[in-house]
Amino acid sequence: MGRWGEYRFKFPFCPSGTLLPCPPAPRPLPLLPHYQLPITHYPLPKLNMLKLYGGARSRASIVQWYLEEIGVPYEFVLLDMQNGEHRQPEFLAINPMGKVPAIVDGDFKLWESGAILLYLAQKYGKISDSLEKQAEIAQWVLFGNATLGPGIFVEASRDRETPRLLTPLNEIFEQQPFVLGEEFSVADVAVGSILAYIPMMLKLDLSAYPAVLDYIKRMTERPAYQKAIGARTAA
Ligand SMILES: N[C@@H](CCC(=O)N[C@@H](CS)C(=O)NCC(=O)O)C(=O)O
Repeated sequence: MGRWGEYRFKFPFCPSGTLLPCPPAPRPLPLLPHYQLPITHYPLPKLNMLKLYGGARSRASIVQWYLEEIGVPYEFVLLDMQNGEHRQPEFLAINPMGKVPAIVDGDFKLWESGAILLYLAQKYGKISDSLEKQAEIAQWVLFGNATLGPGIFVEASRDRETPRLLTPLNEIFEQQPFVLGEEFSVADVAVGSILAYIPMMLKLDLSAYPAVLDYIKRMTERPAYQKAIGARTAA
């Protein structure tokens, strides 16, 4: 083995394998085991990254939409729900109810999509200091989860609840572009995700609620929505 050959053998990080010092390696690198990559290309440890647990088509995408909106890095932990991974002890230690979404943020575990949305909004400063404003946001997040969702998706109540809920929502969206007024907020994720599920999952005629239809279009065109839910819908 010649002089450089020995050197390469001792320093296998040199991607070109010809001259030392190594020229900067282009990104992305060829598929190599991580221990053969130069240190600058080692995968970053994800130890402290917020983990979002969800299924392939689950309410975890609501939380994912919001994480994309606020630009918080996260790792999506995809559970194989078909095979009951959400009912295994590892996940039950995070959510004893065995339901997704759930998050682990450092040592902190949290489940229920609405609670997670509110936690993220509080943590990343997307909620005003005013108690009344905070309560108003909680009102809309709870409304999305506890009133709008069941009202429309529970078949037994759908015929009665759809006009009762969509008529006032239509009036609100005739006046303003977002749930709370002129600015997008976590309340739009909670309410908008449920409204956007209607054309996706039900064959309801929403033509009597044109402002709601416009609102759904505005929400589903947002890049963060597209990234979290849109791509999945198209799949
Ligand atoms: N209200 C809860 C609902 C959670 C829920 O029912 N999640 C479904 C997936 S979308 C689930 O985990 N189902 C699994 C099961 O019930 O076994 C939330 O919004 O987080």
